[in-house]
Amino acid sequence: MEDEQKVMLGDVNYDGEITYEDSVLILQSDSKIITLNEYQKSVSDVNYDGTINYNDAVQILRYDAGLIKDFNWYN
Ligand SMILES: [Ca+2]
Ligand SMILES: [Ca+2]
Repeated sequence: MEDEQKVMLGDVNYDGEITYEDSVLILQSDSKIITLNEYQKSVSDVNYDGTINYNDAVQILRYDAGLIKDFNWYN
């Protein structure tokens, strides 16, 4: 991973886009199916509540659906 890589909140699989695929990774982590690496953890808490769980995945889905423009608000 490049140090210069831009950190994009919600882009868990760092492909440059925030999509349902990112929410899937969060859900898999929440279900203990996968473990997120440190970078992924740093961009996964999109509702800033200190934990990474399905609520963050829901926010990413809302973003992907165009319902919200950014993550700077709570639920
Ligand atoms: Ca992504
Ligand atoms: Ca969270």
